[in-house]
Amino acid sequence: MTENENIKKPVILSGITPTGILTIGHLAGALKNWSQMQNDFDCYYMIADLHAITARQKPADLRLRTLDTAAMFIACGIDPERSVLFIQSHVPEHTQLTWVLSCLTGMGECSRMTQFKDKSQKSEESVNVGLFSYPVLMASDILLYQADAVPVGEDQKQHLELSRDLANRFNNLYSPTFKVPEPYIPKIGARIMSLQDPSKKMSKSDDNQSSVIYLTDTDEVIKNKIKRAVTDSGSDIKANPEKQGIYNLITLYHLSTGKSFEEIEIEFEGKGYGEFKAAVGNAVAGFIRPLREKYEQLRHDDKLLKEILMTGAEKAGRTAAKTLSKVYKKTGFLSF
Ligand code: AQP
Repeated sequence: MTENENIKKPVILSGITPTGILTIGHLAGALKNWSQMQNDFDCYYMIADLHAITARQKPADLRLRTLDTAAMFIACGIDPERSVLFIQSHVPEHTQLTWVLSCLTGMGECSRMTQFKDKSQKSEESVNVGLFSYPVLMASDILLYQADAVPVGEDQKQHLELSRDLANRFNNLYSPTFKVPEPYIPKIGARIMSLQDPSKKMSKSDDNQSSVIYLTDTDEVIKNKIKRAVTDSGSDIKANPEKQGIYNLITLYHLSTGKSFEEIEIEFEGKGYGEFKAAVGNAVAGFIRPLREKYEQLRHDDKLLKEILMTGAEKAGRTAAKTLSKVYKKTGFLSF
C-alpha cells in the first residue's frame, strides 16, 4: 500500500431514488460529480429505494428500476472497487437509526420543511407519514457513515441542516457519537430543465416523455426531442438565464462538449435556432452513446450486478453497524 492510500479521505454520501429511468439531469447534477469525487473522498453511493416508496411504486417496477439505477451508476463512472455502491434497504441500520432519531425530532421541525409543504400541497391524498419524516431517514443515511460532507443542491439544504441539528442534539444529550456533516457544493454541475417547460426541473417521473432526455434514449430519440424543445421568442444564441429554453440548450451543449458559454455564443453568432438545435442534438447524442452502450452491457449481466450490490451492502453494513451499536448502547438498549 502506498503512503497516499494510507491517508484517510473524508467520507461523502449521496443517493438517487429508483423511481424512473435516470435522465441527463442526474448526470449533470449528480453522477458526473460523483465520479470525480472518487479521487478525493471515500464515497458511499446508494440507490435510495426506501426513499422511493414515499410515493406509491409498483413492486415489479421498483425492482427493475433499482437494478437499472445501479447499472447506470456504474456506466456513468462510479467504480464499485473504489466506492461503496449499495441498495439502501439492504442495510437495515438505516431504518433502525431512523426510529431513534425520530424520537429526537420535533413535529415542527419536519412540518417546516419546504419540500414537504410543496409535495403535500400538490397531492393531499398521497401525503403519508413517510413523506413527512423523510428528512429523518436522510439524516440517518448520512450520520450512519459518519459522513464529513454531503453534496447538496438548493432543495436539500434544509434537510441537511436537520441532519446537523440531530447529530448535535444526540452528541450533546449523550456523548460525541456522530460527525456533524458539512454541505459540499460541487465545483461543476448544472441544473437541467424540462425540454417542454424550461421553468421546471427535468424529472424522471415527468409524464411527458418529450420533456426528458433519458440516459437510455437512442441517438434518434435524443435528436428529435431536442429539435422539438421549447425555445423562447427571439433568435440569438445568447446565454441569458431569462431566456430559459435557449439557456437550457446552451447548458446541454456545454455539458456534452465541454465548451464554455462564451465559446458557444461565438460559435453560433448569426446562426438560427434550427442550426443550433441540430448541433445540440448531435452533441448530446454523442455524449450519451458510450454511457448507454456500457449500461446495456451491464444490464444484461444480472449476476455481476447482484454480486457488486451484495459486496457493497456488506461494506456499508459493517460501517453502519458500528455506528448503530454505539447509538443503541448510549440510548440505553440492552445487548447481551
Ligand atoms: N434536472 C436535474 N438537473 C440537475 N440535477 C438533477 N438531479 C435530479 N434531476 C436533476 C440530481 O439528482 C439527485 C437526486 O435525484 P433523485 O432522483 O433522487 O431526486 P430528484 O431530484 O427528485 O429527481 P427527479 O428526477 O425529479 O425524481 P422524481 O421525478 O422521482 O421526483 C440530486 O443530486 C439532484 O440534484
